[in-house]
Amino acid sequence: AETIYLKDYTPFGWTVEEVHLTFALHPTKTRVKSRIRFVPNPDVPPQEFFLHGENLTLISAAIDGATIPPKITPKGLTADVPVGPFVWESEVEISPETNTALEGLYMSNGMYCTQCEAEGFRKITYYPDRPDVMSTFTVRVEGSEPVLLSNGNKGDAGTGFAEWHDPWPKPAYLFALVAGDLVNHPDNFKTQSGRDVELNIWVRKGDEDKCAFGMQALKASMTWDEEVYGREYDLDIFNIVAVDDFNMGAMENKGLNIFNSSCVLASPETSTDDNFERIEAIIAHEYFHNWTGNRITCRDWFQLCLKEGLTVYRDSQFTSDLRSAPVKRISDVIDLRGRQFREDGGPLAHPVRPESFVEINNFYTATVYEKGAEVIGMLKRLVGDEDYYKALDLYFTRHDGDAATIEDWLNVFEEVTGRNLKRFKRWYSSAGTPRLTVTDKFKDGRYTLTFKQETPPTPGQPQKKPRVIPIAVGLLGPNGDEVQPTTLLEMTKRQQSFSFEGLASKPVASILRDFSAPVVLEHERSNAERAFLLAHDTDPFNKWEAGQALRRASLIASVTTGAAPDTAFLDAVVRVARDDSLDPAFRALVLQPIGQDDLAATLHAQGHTPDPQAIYDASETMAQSLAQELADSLPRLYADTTVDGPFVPDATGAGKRALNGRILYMLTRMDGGAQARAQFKTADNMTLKLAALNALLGQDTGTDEAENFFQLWKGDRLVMDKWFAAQVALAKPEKAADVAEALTAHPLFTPKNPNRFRAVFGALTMNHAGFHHSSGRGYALLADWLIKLDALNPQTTARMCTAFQTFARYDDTRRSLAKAQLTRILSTNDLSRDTTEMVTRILE
Ligand code: B3K
Ligand code: ZN
Repeated sequence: AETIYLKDYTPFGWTVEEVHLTFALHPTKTRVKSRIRFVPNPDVPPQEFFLHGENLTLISAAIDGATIPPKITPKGLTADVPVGPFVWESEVEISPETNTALEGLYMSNGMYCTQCEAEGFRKITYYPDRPDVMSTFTVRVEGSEPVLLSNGNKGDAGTGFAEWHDPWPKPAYLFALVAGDLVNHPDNFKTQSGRDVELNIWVRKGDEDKCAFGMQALKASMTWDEEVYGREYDLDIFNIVAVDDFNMGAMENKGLNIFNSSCVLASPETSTDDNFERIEAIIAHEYFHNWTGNRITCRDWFQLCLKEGLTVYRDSQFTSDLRSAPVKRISDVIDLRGRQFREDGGPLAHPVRPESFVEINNFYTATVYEKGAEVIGMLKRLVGDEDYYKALDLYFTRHDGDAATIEDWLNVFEEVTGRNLKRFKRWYSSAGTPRLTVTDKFKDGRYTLTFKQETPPTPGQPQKKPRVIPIAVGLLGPNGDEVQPTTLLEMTKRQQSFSFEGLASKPVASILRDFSAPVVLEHERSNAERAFLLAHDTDPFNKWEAGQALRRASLIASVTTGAAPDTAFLDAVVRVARDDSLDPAFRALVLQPIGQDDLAATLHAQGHTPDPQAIYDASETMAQSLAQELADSLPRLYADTTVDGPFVPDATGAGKRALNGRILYMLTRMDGGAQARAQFKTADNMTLKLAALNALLGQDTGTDEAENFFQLWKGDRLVMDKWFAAQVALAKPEKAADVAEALTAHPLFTPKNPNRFRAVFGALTMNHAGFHHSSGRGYALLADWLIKLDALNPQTTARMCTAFQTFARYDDTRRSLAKAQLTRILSTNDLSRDTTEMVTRILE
């Protein structure tokens, strides 16, 4: 397959002035007519006229009204066109019902819907399907479905048809169409300048009662973007549609966001607090794209982080403002380490702005999204809040209506601040996670910190230049008082020292506060100092991080030397758990175990070969010791997590319930499950019910409860996904593959629904010791199903292949077992371009 390079970018030879589309819907014979006005772009040297098009049956084509015979190629068509402006017309036939790839126009449970980003529009009609070609769209949808939707504002409508007009020029990837027997949850919003906007969440009948929370989140997002970024909504209507079969979370199509139903439908009985928070964040994310992505889009797909990094950054600010900023930051860092550091440390490492790809869908990654957001967070720290918002204002005014680049983005910052960001730009071009080593010295009242940065080689980038690293530091005195409030050190060299003067005694440094840069901090220090920081640090992130460092050190010692859990850690954590003055959500995070995959990465980085079973055993021993250590307090702590009154999915209630989950898990180790069984019976919300089920499954019990749960919820797909996932995620390592395999034979299992496939196989790959079991059963089972899924849905298959990206970390036996499965996948006939690229990169 062909590799596409950033350096080869060339603009399209024409501008598209208007697009008219008419859809005559039919499950297997949908007709799509297009009328498109092309005007030569005087700034571009003449080029052959080429339109993308895949899986299309061409019925007719005409230029300026005269029928022409275009030349069809595997990827589209070419035609001889006039020198000046012209009108292109075509009619094609497509088959939504047989489109299992869920890209382009497809059917999900009897409804029509679309997914065009990144390159799905070319499966709908012939078009220059590239983000830098922007146009207004007028769409007529003909079908017998009661609800017919597309982008923009409403036009004429009548029996069997509806017309839509989107006045804002947009690239084709933002096109959307929905048709079905849907019901809406309506509302409205008045923008800051007084514009009335009609809001709707469209769902299948029966889901109406699960829309209120999403609607509230949408309105909160609209207000927040006005207040914080001065960005107002720009159409008369904003529609959200829930779809059951969807490859990812949601899609920001202009005025018609399409959501995986798991990312919009919510009710206390069926959704956990985590679901609520995620739904709120995704609704905000897609809404925020209206400015960062839609009004200003990307010149080409290499610039993906321009919209995604910025929009993730914006949605994280939103969640921090609505909920708890420290809790959001800690959760984001857990996620970053679990997914992005993992990617950065293996064969799939790539820069935030990649320089080449085979299949762009393979680059919607944690690096582009989450590290992309971290880079913006660093930029904001370096320039300060005031200049950040000035630069954003300039970005919005200067680039409104543009398909922009990272250079455009950095230029507004350079202009506003007068800074040279050439070095900072390395965060966009260089892959890999920097390791930051720190040593300190105290003499005559002067405290000096010396930092060294080094980034390990990544594919195609053997050598790394130093990066600009913002390091937020505070100093604590021996009695725990803060003697130096947070200051930002700006590291620009490979090695650099910073001093603080006039100190009475040697301080304890709190380094990389709020996780001010996405780096691995290597800081040799005593457990006493770590416990001191856990007790006294004023920075909530580093307070939590101190507990993590203690726990990590103890676990690594257990795995490598068989040491018992460290008493310094146990004592310190017990103190935090019992400290009622601390936010329950924070205490829950301190009690949360470190991911076993994360531990494997640490062991690997320290030169060990990680043994998944040993990591599992050490984690279990640690959890058991913690439960024993806290045993006397558990009943009291458990009782304190009770939330009175009806379920409210806010940060306060969620924090208490998060702590409930942790305490109940420990209690179940001590009481044989009595309390968990009681909670399972009486819980009136999914958070508490699932916490109880998980606690029981985690102790290899709870079969009756699992069956009861199934009987209660077998009619609800989203709850059933939780049921499938929990059993696999919590299975003992030696049983995980069997449990997953048995569930694939369950009547409710289907690989055609990405949520269901991910429920089983996502859970299997997240069961670290289960997936990496030395029998190789986990590897083989996943490979069997990836091969089956690839024929149906390449995008989801390729994404799931990332489970194998760490295979080279492990011992020879596991390595060769995994390699054999990867080779088997690669040798499958007609393997998709998506999966071929992923497996090839993993094996390199
Ligand atoms: N922009 C979409 C992601 C599209 C993924 C295409 N494979 C959702 C989002 O980031 O908001
Ligand atoms: Zn996005």
